[in-house]
Amino acid sequence: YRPKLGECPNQDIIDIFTQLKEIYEIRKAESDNFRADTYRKVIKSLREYPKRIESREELVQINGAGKKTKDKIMEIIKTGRLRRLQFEMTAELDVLRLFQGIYGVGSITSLKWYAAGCRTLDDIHQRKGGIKLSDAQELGLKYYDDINSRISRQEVGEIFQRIKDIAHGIDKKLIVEIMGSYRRGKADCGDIDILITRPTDDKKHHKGLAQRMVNLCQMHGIIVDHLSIPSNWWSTELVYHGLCRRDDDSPVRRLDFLAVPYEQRGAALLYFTGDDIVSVLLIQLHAQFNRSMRAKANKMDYSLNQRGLYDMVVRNSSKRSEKLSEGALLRTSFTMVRC
Ligand code: DCP
Ligand code: MG
Ligand code: MN
Repeated sequence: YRPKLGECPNQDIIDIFTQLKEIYEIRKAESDNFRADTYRKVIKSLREYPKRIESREELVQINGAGKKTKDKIMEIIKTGRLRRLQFEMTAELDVLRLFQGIYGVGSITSLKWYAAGCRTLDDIHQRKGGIKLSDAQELGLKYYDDINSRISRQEVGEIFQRIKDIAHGIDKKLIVEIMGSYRRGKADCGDIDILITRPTDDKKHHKGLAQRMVNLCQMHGIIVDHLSIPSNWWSTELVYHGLCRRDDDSPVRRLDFLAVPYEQRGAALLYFTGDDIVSVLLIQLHAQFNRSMRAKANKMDYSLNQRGLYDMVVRNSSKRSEKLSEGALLRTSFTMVRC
């Protein structure tokens, strides 16, 4: 198991236990079932555990984990999944996932709606149990199928081109770049992520221009509604979430604008393009690290390669990179460092 950047070493276990916790939260509301509390405790402890769990013995360090919980953790470690979750208890989770497909609905809201007696999107439409929806959630419900379908690169490219043309109609020097999964080269995208900035060498800036972009996109029928509007439009740094479409016959898509000051465009690009690019950079950093470690070893008259650290290496005095003898392998212990 390889956790993603920013995740902890046992994230796969945490994800599965979070699903179990949600199931038991539902059952807790229906009967006296306190297993959700146990899972909450175990999840917290797993989050704080600094390394990948390897053996059952270490599990004494996980707070709240009894015999059955330990069995589950070891099953996930060994097989990557939990059979019990996959085959026995998916009905309740399916409902939660269905609700969480509504934009703006997370695990807390979905649990609340379940507790209110809702089981289908129709129940949500009818506000069964007196539930309430925010404006954004209402839009999420209205465009449920559109928002939950993937977008082809072709369509993302076309929408982006239209938005870019509108931006350059406002100011030729606006820099509008497509980010997210599209920039990473994915075959299809969940939404359209656009970065906006502008150089300031002519003493001008892009304050207020993102709002003009949004207004013009709306006039042209590209943007059809807003999901969340920045608290301050008159800033070089803002986030906008909206709904857009290529043309009147096309599905409605999620659109994200991120405007940043020109000096921040590099960091913003990294952030907004996502994990995969960051891992590429880390791999490069790793290679650079390897090279400097080897150089350092050479200077100290050691030799370091993927097989070990060697002492008493005899080198050609006129050409130091040439080794006359391999030297002796030193006993060393290495600790893997997770970035
Ligand atoms: N991002 C992040 N953390 C978040 C949300 C987003 O680091 N909680 C960053 C990384 C993402 C980028 O912003 O790559 C865009 O976010 P999206 O949610 O649009 O994700 P992607 O574009 O990567 O995938 P998708 O095709 O599902 O839109
Ligand atoms: Mg995206
Ligand atoms: Mn996005």
